[in-house]
Amino acid sequence: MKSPILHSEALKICVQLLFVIKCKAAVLWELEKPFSIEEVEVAPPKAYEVRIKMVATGICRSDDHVVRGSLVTPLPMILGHEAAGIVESIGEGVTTVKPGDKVIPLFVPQCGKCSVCKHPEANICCKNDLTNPRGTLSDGTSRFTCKGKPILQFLGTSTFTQYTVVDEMSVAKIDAASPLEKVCLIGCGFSTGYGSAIKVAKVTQGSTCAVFGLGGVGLSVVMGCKAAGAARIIGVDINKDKFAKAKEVGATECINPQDYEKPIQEVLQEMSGGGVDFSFEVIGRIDTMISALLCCQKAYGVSVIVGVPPNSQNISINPMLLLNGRTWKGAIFGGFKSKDSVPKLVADFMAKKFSLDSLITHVLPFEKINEGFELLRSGKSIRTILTF
Ligand code: PAD
Ligand code: ZN
Ligand code: ZN
Repeated sequence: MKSPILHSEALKICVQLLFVIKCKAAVLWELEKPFSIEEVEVAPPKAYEVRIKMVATGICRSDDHVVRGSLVTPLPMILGHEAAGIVESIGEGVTTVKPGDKVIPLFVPQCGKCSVCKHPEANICCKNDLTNPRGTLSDGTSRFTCKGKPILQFLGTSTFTQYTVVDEMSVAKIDAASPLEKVCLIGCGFSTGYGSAIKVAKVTQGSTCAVFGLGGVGLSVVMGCKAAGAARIIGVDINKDKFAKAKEVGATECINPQDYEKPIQEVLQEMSGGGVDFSFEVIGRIDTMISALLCCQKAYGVSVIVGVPPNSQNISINPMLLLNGRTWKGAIFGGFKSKDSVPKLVADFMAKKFSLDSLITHVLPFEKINEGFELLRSGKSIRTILTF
């Protein structure tokens, strides 16, 4: 016979699990339109799912790429993928987090079982919703509804909402003492940039690096290059207002392509005596991806694509550019295996191995999300943090 205490405990958990939460979320109903703050219903987590109370979320250019239609996903959707929060409830079978834990949602999952997860270097787990987005959790459905309609989820996360539900493989428990309004940036921008330098390019001591694009991700690349011991870090941006901050985090020189008659790759080749060791495209444009490739040394240079290119645009290049020995790579989330690496990156932040303060230029209440996007589009912000 079941003990009455155990039975009531089980009942309490069941009641908690069946509870639908009504809360505020920013819904993108149509492309090119502002976000609309709506009351949404957030279904309870199913087995192996986790419901999270959001505390802080950053605004990343990839969110804006969706609004602009250059990153194609189905709509209506709740965007946002760079955040931190607290576990509100868990579904059956969840073992790696519990209610009350501080967590970061992971826009690249880590199932731990697929061929990519088992590969020592790769990180784009087969369960991702990036390459062919369905806008759902791994079971093919979303946990949001609004006005009777299902609202889709972005990259298995959705953080522009007071509550979200994610798969257990898409959430990492972090240090209970971490400041969520800062470490939310470890959910995307910081880790993407920093990892692109230290893990993907494997920047070497004394090397020369060129970083195209000095937004939140580009500045994090600069920080990674500096941490790896690069001797010269050349920032490239068409917005001069970004230069002071780039120098503050480690750029040794900054240049604006609009100040030169000749192509920027030639300027960089001259500045570096034949080509830089490592180059990074952190904008998301085809022309700058080619410039970044061309500016690196032709026999041993490494060029990394970080920016997300506009949908269905192709690059055509002369294969000789690679036959000579250059390496051309790309990576998502800085090549980090998400569930393993995020807690370690937070621990490194807590140990003061890097600072996130330079990346945070604005903090706004969540309801002012459209203002936050305007700051990004006008080039006035690096990262805006929305707080709940
Ligand atoms: P951002 O808009 O804050 O920064 C982009 C910077 O590029 C700005 O400072 C612009 O002034 C500058 N810029 C624009 N056009 C040019 C140009 N023609 N030449 C030189 N500079 C230019 O964006 P972000 O830092 O949030 O993101 C940068 C890119 O990285 C963007 O495409 C985003 O979608 C992508 C991204 N990728 C990943 C990933 O996992 N690979 C993750 C997060 C973001
Ligand atoms: Zn992002
Ligand atoms: Zn996997």
